[in-house]
Amino acid sequence: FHIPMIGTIPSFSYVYHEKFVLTLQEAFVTLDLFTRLQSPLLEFIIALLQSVEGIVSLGRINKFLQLEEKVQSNKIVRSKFFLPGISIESGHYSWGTKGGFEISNVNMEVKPGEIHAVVGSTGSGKTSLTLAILDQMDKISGQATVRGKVAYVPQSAWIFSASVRENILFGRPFEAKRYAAVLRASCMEKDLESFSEGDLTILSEGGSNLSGGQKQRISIARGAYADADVYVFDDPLSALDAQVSNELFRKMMLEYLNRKAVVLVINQLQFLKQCSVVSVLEG
Ligand code: TTP
Ligand code: MG
Repeated sequence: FHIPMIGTIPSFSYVYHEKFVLTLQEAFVTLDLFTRLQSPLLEFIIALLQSVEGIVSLGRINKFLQLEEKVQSNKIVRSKFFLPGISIESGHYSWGTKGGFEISNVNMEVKPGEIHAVVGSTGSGKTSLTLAILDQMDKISGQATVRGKVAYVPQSAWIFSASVRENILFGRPFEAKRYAAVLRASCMEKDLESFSEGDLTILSEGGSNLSGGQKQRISIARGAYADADVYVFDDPLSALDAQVSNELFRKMMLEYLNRKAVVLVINQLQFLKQCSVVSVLEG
Protein backbone atom coordinates (compact mmCIF):
# COMPACT_ATOMS: atom_id res chain seq x y z
CA PHE A 1 0.00 0.00 0.00
CA HIS A 2 1.46 3.31 -0.95
CA ILE A 3 0.69 6.75 0.40
CA PRO A 4 1.87 9.58 -1.86
CA MET A 5 4.17 12.41 -0.74
CA ILE A 6 2.73 14.64 1.97
CA GLY A 7 4.42 17.99 2.53
CA THR A 8 8.18 17.47 2.78
CA ILE A 9 7.88 13.93 4.18
CA PRO A 10 8.70 11.43 1.46
CA SER A 11 6.13 8.82 0.58
CA PHE A 12 6.11 5.79 2.83
CA SER A 13 4.80 2.32 2.39
CA TYR A 14 2.63 -0.11 4.16
CA VAL A 15 3.30 -3.79 3.77
CA TYR A 16 0.27 -5.53 2.45
CA HIS A 17 -0.17 -8.85 4.10
CA GLU A 18 -3.02 -10.91 5.34
CA LYS A 19 -1.85 -10.29 8.93
CA PHE A 20 -1.89 -6.50 8.60
CA VAL A 21 -5.04 -4.71 7.91
CA LEU A 22 -4.77 -1.06 7.08
CA THR A 23 -7.54 0.62 8.95
CA LEU A 24 -8.44 4.27 8.80
CA GLN A 25 -7.23 4.69 12.36
CA GLU A 26 -3.77 3.37 11.55
CA ALA A 27 -3.45 5.44 8.42
CA PHE A 28 -4.43 8.75 10.01
CA VAL A 29 -2.46 8.26 13.23
CA THR A 30 0.65 7.47 11.19
CA LEU A 31 0.10 10.50 8.99
CA ASP A 32 -0.38 12.68 12.02
CA LEU A 33 2.84 11.47 13.65
CA PHE A 34 4.84 12.14 10.52
CA THR A 35 3.37 15.64 10.18
CA ARG A 36 4.33 16.39 13.76
CA LEU A 37 7.92 15.42 12.98
CA GLN A 38 8.22 17.97 10.17
CA SER A 39 8.82 21.14 12.13
CA PRO A 40 11.36 19.74 14.67
CA LEU A 41 13.31 18.27 11.76
CA LEU A 42 13.38 21.62 9.93
CA GLU A 43 14.35 23.48 13.09
CA PHE A 44 17.17 21.05 13.67
CA ILE A 45 18.66 21.93 10.28
CA ILE A 46 18.36 25.69 10.96
CA ALA A 47 19.98 25.25 14.38
CA LEU A 48 22.81 23.33 12.78
CA LEU A 49 23.45 26.10 10.23
CA GLN A 50 23.32 28.80 12.88
CA SER A 51 25.77 26.94 15.08
CA VAL A 52 28.23 26.81 12.19
CA GLU A 53 27.83 30.57 11.60
CA GLY A 54 28.21 31.20 15.31
CA ILE A 55 31.48 29.28 15.48
CA VAL A 56 32.90 31.20 12.49
CA SER A 57 31.84 34.56 14.03
CA LEU A 58 33.35 33.72 17.39
CA GLY A 59 36.61 32.86 15.63
CA ARG A 60 36.65 36.26 13.92
CA ILE A 61 35.81 38.21 17.09
CA ASN A 62 38.52 36.31 18.90
CA LYS A 63 41.09 37.15 16.20
CA PHE A 64 40.11 40.83 16.35
CA LEU A 65 40.32 41.01 20.15
CA GLN A 66 43.76 39.41 20.11
CA LEU A 67 45.21 42.08 17.76
CA GLU A 68 48.05 44.17 19.07
CA GLU A 69 46.99 47.41 20.75
CA LYS A 70 47.69 50.49 18.63
CA VAL A 71 49.36 53.22 20.63
CA GLN A 72 48.08 56.64 19.72
CA SER A 73 51.19 58.62 19.00
CA ASN A 74 49.99 62.04 17.84
CA LYS A 75 48.60 64.29 20.47
CA ILE A 76 44.98 64.94 19.59
CA VAL A 77 43.46 67.96 21.32
CA ARG A 78 39.76 68.54 20.96
CA SER A 79 39.44 71.40 23.44
CA LYS A 80 37.93 74.66 22.26
CA PHE A 81 40.52 76.64 24.26
CA PHE A 82 43.21 75.98 21.71
CA LEU A 83 43.40 77.47 18.26
CA PRO A 84 42.68 74.61 15.84
CA GLY A 85 45.46 73.44 13.57
CA ILE A 86 48.33 71.04 13.11
CA SER A 87 51.89 71.26 14.35
CA ILE A 88 54.52 68.64 13.64
CA GLU A 89 58.15 69.04 14.64
CA SER A 90 60.86 66.73 13.32
CA GLY A 91 58.23 64.08 12.68
CA HIS A 92 59.49 60.65 11.68
CA TYR A 93 56.85 58.13 10.63
CA SER A 94 56.92 54.61 9.25
CA TRP A 95 54.45 52.08 7.92
CA GLY A 96 55.40 49.62 10.63
CA THR A 97 57.19 47.09 8.44
CA LYS A 98 60.98 46.93 8.82
CA GLY A 99 62.80 48.48 5.87
CA GLY A 100 59.46 49.79 4.60
CA PHE A 101 58.57 53.29 3.53
CA GLU A 102 59.29 56.09 6.01
CA ILE A 103 58.90 59.85 6.02
CA SER A 104 61.25 61.85 8.16
CA ASN A 105 62.13 65.44 8.97
CA VAL A 106 58.51 66.53 8.74
CA ASN A 107 58.03 70.05 9.98
CA MET A 108 54.72 71.70 9.46
CA GLU A 109 52.50 74.22 11.15
CA VAL A 110 49.00 74.80 9.86
CA LYS A 111 46.85 77.55 11.34
CA PRO A 112 43.23 78.56 10.70
CA GLY A 113 42.88 80.55 7.49
CA GLU A 114 45.89 78.87 5.91
CA ILE A 115 46.12 76.50 2.96
CA HIS A 116 49.15 74.31 3.39
CA ALA A 117 49.94 72.74 0.02
CA VAL A 118 51.86 69.46 -0.18
CA VAL A 119 53.58 68.56 -3.43
CA GLY A 120 55.88 65.76 -4.53
CA SER A 121 56.26 63.19 -7.28
CA THR A 122 54.16 60.05 -7.31
CA GLY A 123 55.13 57.63 -4.55
CA SER A 124 56.98 60.35 -2.63
CA GLY A 125 54.66 59.91 0.37
CA LYS A 126 51.97 62.58 0.05
CA THR A 127 49.16 60.19 1.02
CA SER A 128 51.40 58.81 3.76
CA LEU A 129 51.87 62.31 5.16
CA THR A 130 48.12 62.91 5.28
CA LEU A 131 47.68 59.59 7.07
CA ALA A 132 50.47 60.52 9.48
CA ILE A 133 48.43 63.61 10.38
CA LEU A 134 45.43 61.32 11.01
CA ASP A 135 47.64 59.13 13.20
CA GLN A 136 47.35 56.13 10.91
CA MET A 137 51.13 55.84 10.46
CA ASP A 138 53.42 54.81 13.31
CA LYS A 139 55.36 57.70 14.76
CA ILE A 140 58.98 56.87 15.51
CA SER A 141 60.00 60.25 16.86
CA GLY A 142 59.08 63.93 16.94
CA GLN A 143 56.26 66.02 18.33
CA ALA A 144 52.88 66.16 16.68
CA THR A 145 49.69 67.83 17.78
CA VAL A 146 46.38 68.02 15.96
CA ARG A 147 43.93 70.46 17.50
CA GLY A 148 40.24 70.42 16.60
CA LYS A 149 37.89 68.27 14.60
CA VAL A 150 39.43 66.83 11.45
CA ALA A 151 37.76 66.10 8.11
CA TYR A 152 39.57 63.91 5.61
CA VAL A 153 38.91 63.62 1.88
CA PRO A 154 40.81 60.58 0.55
CA GLN A 155 42.57 60.33 -2.80
CA SER A 156 40.08 57.90 -4.29
CA ALA A 157 36.51 59.01 -3.75
CA TRP A 158 34.04 56.42 -2.57
CA ILE A 159 30.30 56.38 -2.87
CA PHE A 160 27.81 54.19 -1.07
CA SER A 161 24.45 53.02 -2.33
CA ALA A 162 22.07 55.83 -1.31
CA SER A 163 20.94 59.20 -2.66
CA VAL A 164 23.38 61.99 -3.55
CA ARG A 165 22.10 63.92 -0.55
CA GLU A 166 22.70 61.04 1.88
CA ASN A 167 26.18 60.62 0.43
CA ILE A 168 26.94 64.25 1.26
CA LEU A 169 25.21 64.42 4.66
CA PHE A 170 26.83 61.14 5.71
CA GLY A 171 24.47 60.68 8.65
CA ARG A 172 24.53 64.31 9.78
CA PRO A 173 21.29 66.30 10.10
CA PHE A 174 20.13 68.22 7.04
CA GLU A 175 20.70 71.96 7.27
CA ALA A 176 19.39 73.62 4.15
CA LYS A 177 21.64 76.69 4.22
CA ARG A 178 24.89 74.83 4.85
CA TYR A 179 23.90 72.15 2.33
CA ALA A 180 23.23 74.72 -0.41
CA ALA A 181 26.52 76.49 0.32
CA VAL A 182 28.42 73.20 0.13
CA LEU A 183 26.76 72.28 -3.20
CA ARG A 184 27.72 75.66 -4.61
CA ALA A 185 31.30 75.45 -3.35
CA SER A 186 31.79 71.95 -4.74
CA CYS A 187 30.36 72.96 -8.16
CA MET A 188 27.66 70.28 -7.93
CA GLU A 189 24.68 72.43 -8.93
CA LYS A 190 24.92 71.84 -12.68
CA ASP A 191 25.40 68.10 -12.24
CA LEU A 192 22.35 67.85 -10.01
CA GLU A 193 20.22 69.49 -12.72
CA SER A 194 21.22 66.72 -15.10
CA PHE A 195 20.25 63.94 -12.66
CA SER A 196 16.73 62.59 -13.06
CA GLU A 197 15.71 63.28 -9.48
CA GLY A 198 18.23 65.95 -8.51
CA ASP A 199 19.98 65.30 -5.23
CA LEU A 200 17.53 62.53 -4.37
CA THR A 201 18.82 60.38 -7.25
CA ILE A 202 19.92 57.04 -5.88
CA LEU A 203 23.56 56.19 -6.59
CA SER A 204 24.78 52.67 -7.01
CA GLU A 205 27.44 51.15 -4.79
CA GLY A 206 30.82 52.53 -5.87
CA GLY A 207 29.09 55.24 -7.91
CA SER A 208 29.13 53.46 -11.27
CA ASN A 209 26.44 55.84 -12.56
CA LEU A 210 28.70 58.85 -11.96
CA SER A 211 31.74 60.29 -13.71
CA GLY A 212 35.08 60.31 -11.91
CA GLY A 213 34.84 64.06 -11.42
CA GLN A 214 31.32 63.83 -10.00
CA LYS A 215 32.40 61.18 -7.50
CA GLN A 216 35.35 63.30 -6.44
CA ARG A 217 33.19 66.39 -5.93
CA ILE A 218 30.62 64.46 -3.89
CA SER A 219 33.50 63.27 -1.72
CA ILE A 220 34.76 66.87 -1.34
CA ALA A 221 31.23 68.06 -0.53
CA ARG A 222 30.92 65.37 2.17
CA GLY A 223 34.14 66.59 3.76
CA ALA A 224 33.07 70.24 3.57
CA TYR A 225 29.66 69.48 5.08
CA ALA A 226 31.31 67.85 8.11
CA ASP A 227 32.03 71.33 9.47
CA ALA A 228 35.41 70.49 10.94
CA ASP A 229 38.26 72.76 12.06
CA VAL A 230 41.04 71.03 10.17
CA TYR A 231 40.63 69.78 6.59
CA VAL A 232 42.95 67.28 4.94
CA PHE A 233 42.45 66.88 1.19
CA ASP A 234 44.40 64.22 -0.69
CA ASP A 235 44.66 65.38 -4.30
CA PRO A 236 41.04 66.55 -4.66
CA LEU A 237 41.49 68.12 -8.09
CA SER A 238 43.02 65.10 -9.84
CA ALA A 239 39.85 64.00 -11.69
CA LEU A 240 38.67 67.51 -12.64
CA ASP A 241 39.28 69.46 -15.83
CA ALA A 242 41.07 72.82 -15.75
CA GLN A 243 37.91 74.92 -15.69
CA VAL A 244 36.16 73.02 -12.89
CA SER A 245 39.45 72.84 -10.94
CA ASN A 246 39.73 76.62 -11.10
CA GLU A 247 36.15 77.13 -10.01
CA LEU A 248 36.35 74.57 -7.20
CA PHE A 249 39.65 75.90 -5.88
CA ARG A 250 38.25 79.41 -5.73
CA LYS A 251 34.81 78.58 -4.31
CA MET A 252 35.81 75.80 -1.92
CA MET A 253 39.38 76.40 -0.79
CA LEU A 254 39.55 80.19 -0.94
CA GLU A 255 35.97 81.11 -0.07
CA TYR A 256 34.03 78.36 1.75
CA LEU A 257 36.96 77.12 3.85
CA ASN A 258 38.68 80.48 4.21
CA ARG A 259 38.83 80.34 8.01
CA LYS A 260 39.82 76.70 8.30
CA ALA A 261 43.21 75.06 8.60
CA VAL A 262 43.60 73.21 5.30
CA VAL A 263 46.21 70.69 4.19
CA LEU A 264 45.99 70.22 0.45
CA VAL A 265 47.90 67.60 -1.54
CA ILE A 266 47.99 69.01 -5.04
CA ASN A 267 49.52 68.34 -8.44
CA GLN A 268 48.18 71.43 -10.19
CA LEU A 269 51.12 73.72 -9.56
CA GLN A 270 49.31 76.82 -10.91
CA PHE A 271 47.39 77.02 -7.62
CA LEU A 272 50.47 77.11 -5.39
CA LYS A 273 50.82 80.87 -5.50
CA GLN A 274 47.44 81.17 -3.78
CA CYS A 275 48.44 78.83 -0.94
CA SER A 276 49.97 80.07 2.31
CA VAL A 277 52.77 77.52 2.60
CA VAL A 278 54.10 74.88 0.22
CA SER A 279 55.76 71.72 1.52
CA VAL A 280 57.75 69.57 -0.88
CA LEU A 281 58.37 65.88 -0.27
CA GLU A 282 61.83 64.91 -1.42
CA GLY A 283 63.71 61.66 -1.52
P1 TTP B 1 52.05 57.23 -1.02
O1 TTP B 1 52.15 57.94 0.28
O2 TTP B 1 50.74 56.67 -1.39
O3 TTP B 1 52.62 58.16 -2.18
P2 TTP B 1 51.94 59.42 -2.89
O4 TTP B 1 50.61 59.70 -2.26
O5 TTP B 1 52.92 60.52 -2.90
O6 TTP B 1 51.72 58.90 -4.37
P3 TTP B 1 50.59 59.33 -5.43
O7 TTP B 1 51.01 60.66 -6.00
O8 TTP B 1 50.67 58.28 -6.47
O9 TTP B 1 49.30 59.38 -4.73
O10 TTP B 1 53.08 56.03 -1.04
C1 TTP B 1 54.41 56.16 -0.59
C2 TTP B 1 54.92 54.81 -0.15
O11 TTP B 1 54.24 54.43 1.04
C3 TTP B 1 54.72 53.72 -1.15
O12 TTP B 1 55.97 53.04 -1.28
C4 TTP B 1 53.70 52.81 -0.54
C5 TTP B 1 53.79 53.11 0.93
N1 TTP B 1 52.47 52.99 1.60
C6 TTP B 1 52.22 51.94 2.47
O13 TTP B 1 53.09 51.09 2.69
N2 TTP B 1 50.99 51.85 3.07
C7 TTP B 1 49.99 52.77 2.83
O14 TTP B 1 48.89 52.65 3.39
C8 TTP B 1 50.27 53.85 1.91
C9 TTP B 1 49.22 54.89 1.62
C10 TTP B 1 51.52 53.92 1.35
MG1 MG C 1 48.69 59.60 -2.87
